[in-house]
Amino acid sequence: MGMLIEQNLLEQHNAGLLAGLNADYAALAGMLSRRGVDIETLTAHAQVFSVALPSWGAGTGGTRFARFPGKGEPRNVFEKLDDCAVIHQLTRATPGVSLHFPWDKISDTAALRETAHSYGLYFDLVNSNTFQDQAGQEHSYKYGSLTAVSAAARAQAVEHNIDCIELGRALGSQGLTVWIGDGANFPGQNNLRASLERYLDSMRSIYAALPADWQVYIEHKLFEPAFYATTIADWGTSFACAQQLGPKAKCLVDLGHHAPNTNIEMIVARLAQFGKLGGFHFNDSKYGDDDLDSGSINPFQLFLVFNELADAAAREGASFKTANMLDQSHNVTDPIESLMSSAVEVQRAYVQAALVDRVALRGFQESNDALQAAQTLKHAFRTDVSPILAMARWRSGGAIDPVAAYRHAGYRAKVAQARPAKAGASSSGIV
Ligand code: PSV
Ligand code: MN
Repeated sequence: MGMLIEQNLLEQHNAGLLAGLNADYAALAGMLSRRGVDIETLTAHAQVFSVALPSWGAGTGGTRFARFPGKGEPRNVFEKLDDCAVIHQLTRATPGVSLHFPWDKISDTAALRETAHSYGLYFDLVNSNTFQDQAGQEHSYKYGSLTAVSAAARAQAVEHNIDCIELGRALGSQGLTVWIGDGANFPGQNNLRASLERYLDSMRSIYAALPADWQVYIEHKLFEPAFYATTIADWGTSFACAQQLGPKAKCLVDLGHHAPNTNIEMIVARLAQFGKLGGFHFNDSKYGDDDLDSGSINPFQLFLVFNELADAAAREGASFKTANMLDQSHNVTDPIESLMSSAVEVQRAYVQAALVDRVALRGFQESNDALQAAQTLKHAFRTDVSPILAMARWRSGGAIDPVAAYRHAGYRAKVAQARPAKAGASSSGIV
């Protein structure tokens, strides 16, 4: 086992904050009870929330221009797991880790699985990568992967995805996310219809290799690296492909993969309605696929997404589930701090959505009272549920204030000693 934060440091941190938390919690409990809401139900709800961590998010990200590595970055997948374990230790909300191959490829999957289990972590969806060429690879993806005109490049990309399924299976994962950068930079470069036909053809081979209890998640993205026409650019294309492929194919919504001002919560509602909402990559953005920390720019949008998820769960019951992950790039912060804060922001939206008075909302909708309907949502969104989140963490053995506890423990300085920078380390950074 690696370097979890010492229990006594965590307890010291919590001890200093507990009286204040109890007072804030009691005040909020009183306020909520006047609204007919039982705080304990919400706290229990917060305790069952989880969002998976992207292994690649543990390293400092970069932009097209530069990457400024931080001290003590993880240099391999085991060190990424160590960092993920600390994030889960403090937040108690991130037991899943989503790996990305070949960035995280290792030969000893049993050792990796054992390390994860020793930390109480499991492997969530695995991600394939055919948006880059890898050393020694026979066919280039410069002109596409699953959609390439070259049958050999397509076959190689399909093979890689099938390898990912096998690796994922050995690690106990149950799903594969496929995002491709394929598309065109010039009008006329690709035959738009033929590219999608080739995509479907490739995906059928990947779909056929899915184990019985697996799903494949199609991730759309408007643009980048293809700046004129991306093959899987939008939820319409992803939905159509998922329909064509069959019941094990679902759509994955990365919040940053839409044009500015797109109504993402409506996409969520549509996909849920037609049984094709598979999961999320949570992050935030201002302009494009900025991969900023979840909830840092537009927390109301995040809340509205969770409001749709709560609506879907209320309609469909326990069978309604989505695979939720963070997918962010941390350029100017310590990645562990960003991932912890982001997990808490996503959890906040989840709890706020549970606070929406759905009976009142339906009443306002049915009487066409637009103002009160909007106020009903705002009322939940404006409620500061921080004491609920902190109490949920504390009761689950985590930190009342994860970032403060992390800093108090001096984790980054300690791992910086143990992890001198290594050339060619797989610290990631491409998102
Ligand atoms: C693409 O921008 C993306 O969102 C996909 O999920 C990739 O797998 C990920 O970023 C990491 O590069
Ligand atoms: Mn993504």
